[in-house]
Amino acid sequence: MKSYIDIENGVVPSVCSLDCPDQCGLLIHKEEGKIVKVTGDPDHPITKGNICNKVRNMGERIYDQKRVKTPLKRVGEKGEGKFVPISWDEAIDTITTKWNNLIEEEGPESILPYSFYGNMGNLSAEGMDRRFFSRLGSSQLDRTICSAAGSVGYSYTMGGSFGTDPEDTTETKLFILWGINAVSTNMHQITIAQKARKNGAKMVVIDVHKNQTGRMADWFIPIFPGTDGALALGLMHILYKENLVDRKFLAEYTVGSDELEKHIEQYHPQMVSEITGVPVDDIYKLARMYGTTSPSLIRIGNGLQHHDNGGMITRTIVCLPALVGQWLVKGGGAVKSNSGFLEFNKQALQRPDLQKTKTRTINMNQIGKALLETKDPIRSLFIYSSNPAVVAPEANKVREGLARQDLFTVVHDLFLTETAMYADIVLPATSAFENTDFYTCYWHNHIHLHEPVIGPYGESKSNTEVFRLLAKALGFEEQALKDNDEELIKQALSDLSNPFLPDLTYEKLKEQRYIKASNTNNFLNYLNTPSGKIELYSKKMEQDGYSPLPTYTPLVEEEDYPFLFVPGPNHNFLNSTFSNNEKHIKLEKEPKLFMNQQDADLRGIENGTTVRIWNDRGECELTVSVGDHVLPGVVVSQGLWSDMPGKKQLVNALTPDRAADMGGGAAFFSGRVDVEAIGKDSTV
Ligand SMILES: Nc1nc2c(c(=O)[nH]1)N[C@H]1C(S)=C(S)[C@@H](COP(=O)(O)OP(=O)(O)OC[C@H]3O[C@@H](n4cnc5c(=O)[nH]c(N)nc54)[C@H](O)[C@@H]3O)O[C@H]1N2
Ligand SMILES: Nc1nc2c(c(=O)[nH]1)N[C@H]1C(S)=C(S)[C@@H](COP(=O)(O)OP(=O)(O)OC[C@H]3O[C@@H](n4cnc5c(=O)[nH]c(N)nc54)[C@H](O)[C@@H]3O)O[C@H]1N2
Ligand code: SF4
Ligand SMILES: [Mo]
Repeated sequence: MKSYIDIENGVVPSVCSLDCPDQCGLLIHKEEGKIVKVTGDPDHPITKGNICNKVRNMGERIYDQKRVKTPLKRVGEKGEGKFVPISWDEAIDTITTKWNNLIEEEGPESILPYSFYGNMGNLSAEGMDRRFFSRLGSSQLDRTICSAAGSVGYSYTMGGSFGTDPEDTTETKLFILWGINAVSTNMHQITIAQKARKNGAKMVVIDVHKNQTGRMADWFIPIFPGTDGALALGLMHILYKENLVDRKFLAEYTVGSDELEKHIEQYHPQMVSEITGVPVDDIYKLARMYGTTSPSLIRIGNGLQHHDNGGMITRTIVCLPALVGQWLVKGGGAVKSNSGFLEFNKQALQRPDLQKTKTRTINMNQIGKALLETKDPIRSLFIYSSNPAVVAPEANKVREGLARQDLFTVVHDLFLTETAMYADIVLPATSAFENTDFYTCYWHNHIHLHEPVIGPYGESKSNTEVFRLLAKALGFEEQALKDNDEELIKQALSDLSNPFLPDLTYEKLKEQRYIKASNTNNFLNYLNTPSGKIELYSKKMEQDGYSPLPTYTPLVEEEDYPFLFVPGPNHNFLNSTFSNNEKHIKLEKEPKLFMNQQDADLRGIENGTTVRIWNDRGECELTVSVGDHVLPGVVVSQGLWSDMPGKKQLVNALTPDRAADMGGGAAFFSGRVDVEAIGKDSTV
């Protein structure tokens, strides 16, 4: 069969590679060998031909003149952006010569990989790179920046990343979107909910910001940041008190219900109201609604997981469906991440056995701090599929670290990102459309094979190819570092012990393109908690130093700045991806700071005022939007914006790099700031 690359004119299948729960099926329309249009694949079982505006415009990103076409070598100062093209041979030789010296003088742990999921393909994101850095014996990276805290918290209760099949939620009667801006970040869950609403379903949104999603809710519940655990405990209090719990389900499928019932006595709605800012009557109303509506789905978002207490909040909220027995109801339960259903053979793909000695592990949320550490310093960074100069917390520390003269930095990306500006060597990366890979969705339970639809842009190379080249140049002989992409996929799908993926083979996947995990509604029978049941009381948590029962823990008390600052993502960028595209910037207009009218009045700030936002970590300048979008004492921004001349819009200059309560997770949304007016911008 002709490869899709060779099809000059026609429509070929693809899948979205971005870090987004929807993982849409795509159709790539080609003319004269080039992509002219990207549309949704109507045959995809859940995304059904609808895709977001971002990816409809993906062709522009693929052929953007700003794409890096050849390897580059820095000739100016770090951060200045002066590079000259070099050959791949020179690039690989420069990197490996430097690394060989470092290994000899300071040991391989002086080298650190830094990556995230700029491309969700499993080979690209966590395949050959893992093999390579294990074999190299470099320091390891703990990839905690997204949902680490919540994943650990969720697992204490549920034993892993297993939840409701979103395809079953068409009949759901109550959607609670909790800390998720789903209109922007999970559009197909909204499509399903909108259909269900026509049949009488209700949509409740619990958020610190009345954004796109809050505005479309039947009921928007504003809450103070980081207090959701208390709200969940208040709901439990009422559910038990008013006997709205499913005692049969609790007895059969959970441990600790009796302990929990006693424990939640203390979370009286009055107290919960004081903590959360949610009126007592509303707490009762929500508890009764939740206790009497079926099926009900809680969609748990990342907003909760970017707080100091994000692990405990998630652990607590996900106890709720068990209290009302919703896990046995089709379309009932909760979804945070369903990645457990598509767990493949990670050992076979990543080959951790190639690592001969144990090395240190660095939490990616503390990359700035790590780069400024003078004892056993990091001397070389290899950054791929991520843009830490913009996305990592304590951005000023990150940039100070990246600017170190004695740090040898390689960046592999499609663009000269803010991070790449600090590189010694830049390597051009292929886009996902140019690669072979396989994708496992963390929302809708489908696995997709991807075959390249166009050839590599310029001289760009895929992640797997770059690591094969580096391994060869370093003289690593292991076959595992030579395997091609097809072999990597076959290995990842070999000896699967996952009960939800029976009989999956590469051949089947190639034939069918996407395959759904089966029997997922039966996951209560496979719970991987120590007791094999849903753990309302967790001995494991106690052993790990947490309260064994769901408990409200407040945010870390920071310096005495008046506002909690919640800088989330926006609609038209994907983290910092697309923030360098004119069309997307135009749609977003400018970075704003949402502020309550009361707070604005006190400070003489009006709509459109440019403000300075600052704390001990740094400052930035945004334009204020005044209203009732947020509660007093809270300010919210949206979007991880690119550097622009004369603008200070790096929100992560303000965010803390301390680890959340679980999993070393990020605490982007738990920092405090002050705000003052510096001028009026008439464009708003
Ligand atoms: N368009 C678009 N889509 C994306 C992304 C993007 O950048 N743009 N990023 C992708 C990635 S990597 C991820 S992880 C997801 C993230 O997408 P989501 O899961 O939606 O997470 P966030 O947008 O970070 O935050 C969600 C909501 O939580 C609210 N929030 C913050 N703190 C609290 C709190 O304490 N309590 C409550 N109840 N709400 C709170 C915020 O106001 C926000 O509305 O989206 C993915 N999809
Ligand atoms: N203030 C604040 N900060 C945040 C967040 C927030 O809500 N608020 N969200 C956090 C979250 S949830 C996440 S997940 C992180 C995301 O942070 P990142 O993972 O850094 O995501 P992006 O900014 O999208 O950068 C991905 C980069 O990978 C590149 N890329 C794409 N495909 C490939 C490929 O195949 N190979 C190579 N080598 N490169 C490729 C892209 O061009 C892009 O530059 O940001 C975090 N930072
Ligand atoms: S970013 Fe999300 S919604 Fe947009 S096409 Fe990709 S998977 Fe679909
Ligand atoms: Mo994320």
